[in-house]
Amino acid sequence: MPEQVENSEVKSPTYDISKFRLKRILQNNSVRKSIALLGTFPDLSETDDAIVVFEKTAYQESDVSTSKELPAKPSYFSAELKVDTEFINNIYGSFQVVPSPDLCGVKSTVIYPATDKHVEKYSICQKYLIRETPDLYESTTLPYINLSQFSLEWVYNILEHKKETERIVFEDNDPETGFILLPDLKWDGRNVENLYLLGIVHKHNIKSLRDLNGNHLPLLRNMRQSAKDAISKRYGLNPHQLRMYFHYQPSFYHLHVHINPIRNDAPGIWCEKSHMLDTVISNLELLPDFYQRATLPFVLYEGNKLLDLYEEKITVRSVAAPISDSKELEKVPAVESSIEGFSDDDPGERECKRLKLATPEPKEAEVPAQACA
Ligand code: G7M
Repeated sequence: MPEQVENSEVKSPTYDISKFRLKRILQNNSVRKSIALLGTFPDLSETDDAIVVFEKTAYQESDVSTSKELPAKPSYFSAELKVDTEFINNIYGSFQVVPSPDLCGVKSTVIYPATDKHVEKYSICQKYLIRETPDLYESTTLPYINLSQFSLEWVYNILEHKKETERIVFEDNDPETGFILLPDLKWDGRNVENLYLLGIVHKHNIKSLRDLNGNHLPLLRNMRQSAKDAISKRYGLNPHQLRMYFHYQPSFYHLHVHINPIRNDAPGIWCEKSHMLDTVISNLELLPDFYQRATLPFVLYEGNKLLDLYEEKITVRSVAAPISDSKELEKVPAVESSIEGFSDDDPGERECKRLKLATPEPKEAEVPAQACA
């Protein structure tokens, strides 16, 4: 196990990112400009796995300021800019430029020690859409999440003010309708353009959307209003420009809402994963037990044991070959290309993985595989 340090709050492992040793690349996402790596910190342990994710940070408008009046913030347009000219052809120029080191920050996330489930989540894989009826939830999903879910310790650390306390943007500590609003792990906190906050409810035992009913309306309405007020006060953002939503399935089964600006394509906003808070409130106003009665779609990815459990009940991975291509229907492996990227999240765009298809033509095909989570 990793070395632990004592601080005023809770023990956390210490590691030096520069001493990371790479075992393999789990995912390289050229659109998000992020890379997820599996390896170790040999100084701490040869056997405990670590995941390191690097993501190039988005531009801030001040990065390109040319104003002399602005307070001294680093800008691309300064004497520090190193310029290497590739070519200038007529009216077109192409250059490689290296700005001041202050503008070259890379957001890094480390998970250490990482479990197999984390490795699964950050790896590239095939995805399948499941239509989860209330019966399938009770018989298959619920027993699985009760047995094998990610630890919620980081959530309780936040709710109990043991970690990330200084990052809290707003708190309402009512045990029934209260919540904590703070930056998501994925947000670098620099750039309001790609602001990403989480609202984590104080009330325990609401695992996900599935558990919500009409009694939770005061909680949901309070989160919607108070979070919008707090965000416009702190960040000056128009409440009508915010997207508030739940993931289904979430990675962490303690209710939390994701909040980001609608003009920013945050990871994990895709329709197969996200449920707008406004829609959830409206559904519960119409039908207080909506989420106990609804069939809810969600995505499962190759390598997740829940997929194997579903495969025992319903056909997920197999698909019938087109009738025109075969005399009789035969079962061939399914090919699916859903769009999603990192965790919880993510437009994992077009990373390719070769899979063999049992279809007659073509015998082999390149299938776009997507990042998990
Ligand atoms: O998919 P799900 O709805 O469960 O998303 C959970 C969210 O929690 C993701 O957007 C993560 O980036 C975020 N998150 C995960 N961890 C472990 C932390 C953490 O330790 N602190 C904060 N602030 N956010 C986290």
